Amino acid sequence: MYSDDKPTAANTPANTDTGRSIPVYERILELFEAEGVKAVFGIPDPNFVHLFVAAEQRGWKVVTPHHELAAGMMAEAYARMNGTPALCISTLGPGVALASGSMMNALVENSPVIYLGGQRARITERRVRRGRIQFIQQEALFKNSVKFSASIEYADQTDEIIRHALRVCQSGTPGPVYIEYPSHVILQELNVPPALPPKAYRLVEPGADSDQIAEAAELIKAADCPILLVGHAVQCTRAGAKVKELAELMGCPVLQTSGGTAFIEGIEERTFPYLFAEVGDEIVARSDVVVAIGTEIGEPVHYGRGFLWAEGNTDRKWINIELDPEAIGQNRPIDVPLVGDLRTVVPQLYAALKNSPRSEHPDLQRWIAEDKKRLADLRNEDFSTDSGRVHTGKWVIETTGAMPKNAIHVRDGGCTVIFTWTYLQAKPHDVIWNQNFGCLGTGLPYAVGASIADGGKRPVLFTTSDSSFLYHIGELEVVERFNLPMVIVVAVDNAWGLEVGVYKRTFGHGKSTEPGVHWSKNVRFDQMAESFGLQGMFVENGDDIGKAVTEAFASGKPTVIHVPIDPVVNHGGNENLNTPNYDRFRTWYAEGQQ
Ligand SMILES: Cc1ncc(C[n+]2csc(CCOP(=O)(O)OP(=O)(O)O)c2C)c(N)n1
Ligand SMILES: [Mg+2]
Repeated sequence: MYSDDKPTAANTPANTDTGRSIPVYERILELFEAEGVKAVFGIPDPNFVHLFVAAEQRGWKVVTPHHELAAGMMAEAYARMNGTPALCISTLGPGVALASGSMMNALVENSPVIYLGGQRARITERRVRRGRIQFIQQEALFKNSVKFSASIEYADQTDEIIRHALRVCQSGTPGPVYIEYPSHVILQELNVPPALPPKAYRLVEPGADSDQIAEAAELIKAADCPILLVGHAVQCTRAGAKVKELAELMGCPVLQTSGGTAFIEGIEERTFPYLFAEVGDEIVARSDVVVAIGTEIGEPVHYGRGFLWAEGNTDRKWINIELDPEAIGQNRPIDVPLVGDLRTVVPQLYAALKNSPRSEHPDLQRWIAEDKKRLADLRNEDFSTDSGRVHTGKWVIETTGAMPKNAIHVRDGGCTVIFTWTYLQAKPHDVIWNQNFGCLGTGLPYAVGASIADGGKRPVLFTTSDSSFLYHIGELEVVERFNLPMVIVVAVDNAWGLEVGVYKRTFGHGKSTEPGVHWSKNVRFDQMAESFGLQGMFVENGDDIGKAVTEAFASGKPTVIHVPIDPVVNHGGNENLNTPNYDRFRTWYAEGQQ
């Protein structure tokens, strides 16, 4: 006979009697709590009602949206704002099917979301039958969308599987995990000790090799113009304060990747967007050492090789702070790889440089002044339109100009997002949008998930295009249910504007009927908001938008502001000239040229 483990219910580990008994669903919650997770997103069913009751009793935020896809997106935003993994559950069959789009999202956005998918008891799955209700063999369908997939076949696997999920989703490049949770295990009891701390079962925030830290420090000391290139992971690991200390010690400017557009508190002034501010061009050209932190060095920064990087000091040295060893050198050669968690590596580098602080770069104040002037000049542009409707640039300036300083900024849309890269007037410390996957409809679920993670304390400004907003409009009910401090400003051109522009650019202006991309002129987002119990506002005059945003925040009521914008301007104008920096945006799609 073989001596395989016996799959009995209450014996983890087999020979320990801890004197306590805990059901599988509650053990799952305990294991997540050890990682600082205290929210669950999803629509419950018989597999999950016990888990939901226990979660509520344990003080979790239990958030039920109106679509499983939205649940996954909310969980993703929760992970970004909490600096931890997140938990998304979904009912067997259709629920998991609808959530699956968000798995791909999380995979491309590098977000550690753990999906718990309900399933029929395994006996049902293994029978040779057809016509089973709410059933599909799930795991194989999702395997390629996640970093790890598994099934809790036996109750006593709960710890090993959940811990491996927590291990994998946070190792290397973070990403999603799928765990099947069949109904035959959920009520079984486990005899297990309290959850272990993360350090006991996974590598927590590993540091980099000390020789390589010393080598990086020498490069920085010898540099003329070192810079920090800061990506999205700095925000997601909540490590801004550490990067701030390093930037100040190095006296250097900070460039944001397009995925990492949150400003670190305290160094907002010296931070410039790559590609969308002229001083950024000069800084790239002048840089002779780049410290890349928490960025994939992806297409939007031209892999650190093409476009702006091809100017000036092209033999600049690269130091890469990166958790995933496999990422090193993939997109461009790296001089000093610092493989480790940026939460540990940035302080290591700081310590190595502490006794040789650099004086501020002689051009830093000029760059700051020039960028301030760029933003002021934008405010003074001529925003008149033929239709009299609001210019998209004006919409961005007014809306973001009224953003409270501590607001979380969520973005969604096509053309309006492109306008935002250039016209943004605020320096938000948290920005949530879907940069890598480019998925429309993420905005409202992201705004909800981010606000839930924040405990509803900070104001949330959600700027969105109209088609994007409509994807998950039902989630306004969640905003109302939790009374989230959110102001939503919708730019309404009654069209999938960016695709209208594509027709025009492809066929010429007026040369195509532009099928499929224009929609009803009768939709009123402010009235929809009112029907959800929220405050609705309708603002036609560009000069009134800022005041409306301020009033909406002051009212304490979640608000949707409907702003009709000029479709011609939004789509790119008659000569395709209006979309700011459109040619620069198109350089992202290099199709093998980089
Ligand atoms: C889920 C998804 N579907 C389709 C697209 C392609 N797409 C990019 S922008 C865009 C139009 C967006 O329209 P809207 O949200 O109204 O923004 P506008 O361009 O009008 O400001 C489309 C269809 C996408 N990125 N994601
Ligand atoms: Mg639109």
